[in-house]
Amino acid sequence: MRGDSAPELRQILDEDGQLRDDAVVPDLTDDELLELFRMLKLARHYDERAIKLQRQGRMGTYSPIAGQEAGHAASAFALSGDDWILPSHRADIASRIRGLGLEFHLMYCMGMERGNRIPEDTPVFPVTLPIATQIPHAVGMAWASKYMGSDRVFMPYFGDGGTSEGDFHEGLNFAGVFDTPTVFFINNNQWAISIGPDQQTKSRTLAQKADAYGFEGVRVDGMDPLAVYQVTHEAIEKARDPPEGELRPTLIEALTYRFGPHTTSDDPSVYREDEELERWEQRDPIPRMETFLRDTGRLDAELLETIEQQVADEVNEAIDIAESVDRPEPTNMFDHTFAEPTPRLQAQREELQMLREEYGDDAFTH
Ligand SMILES: Cc1ncc(C[n+]2csc(CCOP(=O)(O)OP(=O)(O)O)c2C)c(N)n1
Repeated sequence: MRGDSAPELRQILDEDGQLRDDAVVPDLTDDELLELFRMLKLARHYDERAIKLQRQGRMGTYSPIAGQEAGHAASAFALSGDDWILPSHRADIASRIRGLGLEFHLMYCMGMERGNRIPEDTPVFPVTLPIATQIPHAVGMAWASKYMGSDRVFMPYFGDGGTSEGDFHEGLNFAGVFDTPTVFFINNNQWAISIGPDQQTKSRTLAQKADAYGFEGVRVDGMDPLAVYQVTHEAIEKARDPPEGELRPTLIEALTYRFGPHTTSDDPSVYREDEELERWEQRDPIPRMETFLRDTGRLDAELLETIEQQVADEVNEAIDIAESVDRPEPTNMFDHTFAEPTPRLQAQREELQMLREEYGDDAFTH
């Protein structure tokens, strides 16, 4: 029967930040728990600043992350060593946790290719804007890596919309067949721009789609940082060293919500209800984690202030670095499309030049 195999929702903290009955706190030191909290705060603060930069015309389109911090940060926090992530357009905090400074994401949003030129020793794949193409890439990389005898794990991030793409099914199929060390991380934020869950799938959950490929699917409260960390940690362990008779890959569905618009060019009031947003705001991962840390004596007002200052300093520094780099010539975008420009591209290039001369470059940034 449809939905019989739907996995239960894993949780450790309830909506008020209290440990659920029988829940076990992940095996992390106090410092690690505080560092995870700092990353959640960094993601939220970065998000607020990035939206302002876009509104001030200092940056191009940006994809907000508020509400989804735990899905990105706590999962990346569970990786180690040379494990790779393959981010979507919304996974800047996961990249930061794998060692990529926030200035790279800012440069990318400012239109600089340089922002997507990842330093060699950083295990982060360039941001992929086409939906779900990073999924077969992750499987191919994981397969090659396993073949070469490495124990690295590869984790592509994508949204619920990504599960409707052919690349998702092709990638998961081969992950099962070749038993690759891949952890597929879906941030199910309920919306693929204006397409809601009912139009995306008729499965009861996204996690159960793993059944079709022969490996485990897990469903987790994506706004519970401790639960996200724990399920990702277990999936990574299994990818490195699966128990007898089990396959390495896992499909994780993190149930979450993006509080803001899809991007700074979107207006969600057109397609979703305020009441829905208010319901999800009750599950905000940041106050939940803060309550847990305060109640267990790991955090006080003074330490919170220090963390907030560190976070603000880091974002300011990233903005200063990104803004100190010269912006590219707008006509560059025409130069690298084809070896020989087509007549239509040539005409577009000339039109842009004419508009720039008439109105000035500032007219394009607001
Ligand atoms: C192959 C492809 N088709 C369409 C688009 C346009 N597009 C950009 S983001 C998006 C929705 C993505 O939704 P989801 O996968 O759920 O991720 P989210 O942005 O919600 O995190 C669409 C349709 C695209 N980038 N790539």
